Amino acid sequence: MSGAAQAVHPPTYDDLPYQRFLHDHLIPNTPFLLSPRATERWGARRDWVRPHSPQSGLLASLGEEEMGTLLSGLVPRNPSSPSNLPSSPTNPLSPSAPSFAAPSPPALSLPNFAALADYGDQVVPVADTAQREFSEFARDERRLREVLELWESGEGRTLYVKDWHLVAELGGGADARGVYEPPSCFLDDWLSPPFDAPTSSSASTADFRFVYTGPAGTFTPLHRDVYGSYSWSANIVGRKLWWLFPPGTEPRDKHGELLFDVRDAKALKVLQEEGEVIFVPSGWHHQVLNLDFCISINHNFFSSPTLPRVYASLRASHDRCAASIADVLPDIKARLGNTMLPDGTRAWEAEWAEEVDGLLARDAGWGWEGFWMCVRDDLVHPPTGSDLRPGDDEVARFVGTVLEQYKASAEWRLLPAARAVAVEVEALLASRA
Ligand SMILES: O=C(O)CCC(=O)C(=O)O
Ligand SMILES: [Fe+2]
Repeated sequence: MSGAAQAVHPPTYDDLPYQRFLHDHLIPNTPFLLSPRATERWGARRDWVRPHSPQSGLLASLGEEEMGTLLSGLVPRNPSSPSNLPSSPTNPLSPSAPSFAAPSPPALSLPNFAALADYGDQVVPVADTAQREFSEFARDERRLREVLELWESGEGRTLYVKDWHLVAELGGGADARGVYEPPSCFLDDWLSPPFDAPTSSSASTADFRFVYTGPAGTFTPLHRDVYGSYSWSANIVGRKLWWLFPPGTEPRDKHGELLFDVRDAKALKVLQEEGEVIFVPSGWHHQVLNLDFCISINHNFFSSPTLPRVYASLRASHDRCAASIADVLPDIKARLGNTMLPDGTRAWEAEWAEEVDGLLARDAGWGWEGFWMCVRDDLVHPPTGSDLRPGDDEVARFVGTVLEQYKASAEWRLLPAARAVAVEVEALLASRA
């Protein structure tokens, strides 16, 4: 990792007004934490937690020695002001810098399996963190009850319930809101459509609101989040250790492949305490280790300031899709020759663009039409009130940037259905100017 500024501990806020969130973190794309005050009123923090008792067996934290090794090189937090901006530009990776000294307190609590058993019938994805499969772990799906029973009998210590769509399973209504409500600065979410969206026709209909739970030692390997999205993640029970890498600094092997496990690499390491919420910026690679038995809630999301990054991520996926089917291009050209379409485009170009866009939609979950539908729907029905999103001028600037890029691309010309939606977006911007 390079640069002293990146090695300063992210600030922790008791309270983060939206404008400060927008200008100090969302737009600069930098991490921060919210203190446990952000989650203290959540039903999950009340119901899923058992008070601390002597730990044993499966529910123990990692051992003291292992913890000591893991926590070495942890960047110190600024202890004098909880709602601070980093005041010291020290680089903890340089030999003269102070190393982390204060040992972390023991886990504050244990999971309340009886409360989770209310959801025992739900089928959840389960990763086995002892079985690597390419860049992920082997996964299957089981009823949550089955996994809880294993844990209660001291088994299943490598099993990690990941990407459990609890809120979607609960239908997103009052029951879901009783479990938790996202901190207000994260409500301008263009990724997961609201459950009560009036006319959501967005192609991004997948849900990106998750619960993660697993014993100490289970972990998520190095990755960055889908579509160039941000994530926020709240610890309901237990503590997590995060390895964070600003874009371009993630460790790779000599073939350029991402490392799977970076716990020995130099990184911005952050110990996230119980109750805290961490914000992971767009495009930052991260690895996450559960130091205790953990339950966490996390959402991927993006909003207008992220659109240029989301656009770039979709463009990169598009180019990968095109490269993967490049062998069919000569056949299309040979079959359609010099045929022209009534609108003056070459038939082979139009067919090729449709092929690639179709593959993109299947592969990435949305193509260009879906992208523009998402933008249009969120302009027409903003997910939040005007105090919790950028001003209309700022939104228009972010959208305008990607619109200009798209209009300069071949797809603008070659994909009429996507163009029709992008034109609607252009008209919306013009009507507001
Ligand atoms: O908590 C974990 O294991 C992974 C969380 C994560 O990758 C995220 O919140 O983006
Ligand atoms: Fe992630």
